[in-house]
Amino acid sequence: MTLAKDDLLAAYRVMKTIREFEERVHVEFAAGEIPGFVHLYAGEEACAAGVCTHLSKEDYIASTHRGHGHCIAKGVDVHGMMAELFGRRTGLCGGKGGSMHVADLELGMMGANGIVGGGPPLVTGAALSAKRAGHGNVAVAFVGDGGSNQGTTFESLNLAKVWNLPAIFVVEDNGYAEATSSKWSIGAESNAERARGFGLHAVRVDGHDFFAVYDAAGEAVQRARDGGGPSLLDCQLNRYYGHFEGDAQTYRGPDEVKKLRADQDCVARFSKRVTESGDVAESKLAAIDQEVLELIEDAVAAAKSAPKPEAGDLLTDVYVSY
Ligand SMILES: Cc1ncc(C[n+]2csc(CCOP(=O)(O)OP(=O)(O)O)c2C)c(N)n1
Ligand SMILES: [Mg+2]
Repeated sequence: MTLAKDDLLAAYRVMKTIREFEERVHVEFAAGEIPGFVHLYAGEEACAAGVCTHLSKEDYIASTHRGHGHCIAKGVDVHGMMAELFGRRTGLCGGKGGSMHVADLELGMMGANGIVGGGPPLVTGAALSAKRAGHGNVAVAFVGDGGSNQGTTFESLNLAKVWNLPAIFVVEDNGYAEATSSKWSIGAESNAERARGFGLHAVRVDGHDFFAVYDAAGEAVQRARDGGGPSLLDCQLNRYYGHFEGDAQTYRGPDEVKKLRADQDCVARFSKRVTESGDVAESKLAAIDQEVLELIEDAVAAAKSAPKPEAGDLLTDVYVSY
């Protein structure tokens, strides 16, 4: 599949925005500015960007506890996200959700999710509604290697096949569920093989390679839109930071992350490929880098100066009237 120059620049902007968002959140969390638990997506950007490039605002995604990248790739407002992480009233959920509960239903972003394996059932439901509405929309569940072992995921794969749903399951196998190796915890040879057992189309993908994810996701999304049923992408990738911010990471080798950053940086790989091919000038990428840094700086400044929720806010957004 080929991408026009503007699409390449847009994909780069998404990946770079995720990376800089995460690098900055790492710093702000360490400085004690961000309450609650934070799980960073740095290193995995090509997966969210490669998949979401195929989606429109009317398509659905469900995310995980490591959800900032999925939100940004689906077009969620960075200022609203940052304010949410800082626990401020101007946040997307009024500052009451934080990192693990960012959602924007207007954009089909059904939410980050503190429940491991919580996304696949939501996506099965969203895909069923999309099928019945008949507008050709699809639903995508991002799920970790740990989440891929949950019964909720297996049931969702099965129902998606039984109901022939426009659903795509994207397993982000970053090698660990907290400190448990995915090589140990996944009994089958791979998640792709396991999904084939459920009757889904499934492929294993180098999740550090935007173009590999983009191609595989493109096929899966097209199949879903055409009524061809569900697919699974088994993306192999890595996270740069700990499971959560503050994780001592004693289960990782001393140079593991240093090597990953040097050899498997999906943003650097993307830049190298598009500049060496002559598709994009380095100056264009440098301009995006600068704009992204300014956006993040601005979002942090705005979040820091925004008001915190007040006591009365505890009683709002609790019940929904239909
Ligand atoms: C149902 C459930 N069980 C356990 C947990 C605790 N927990 C939070 S994250 C996590 C590991 C998830 O690993 P994975 O799915 O591989 O995602 P990653 O953190 O690697 O992105 C666990 C066990 C939880 N939040 N929900
Ligand atoms: Mg994992």
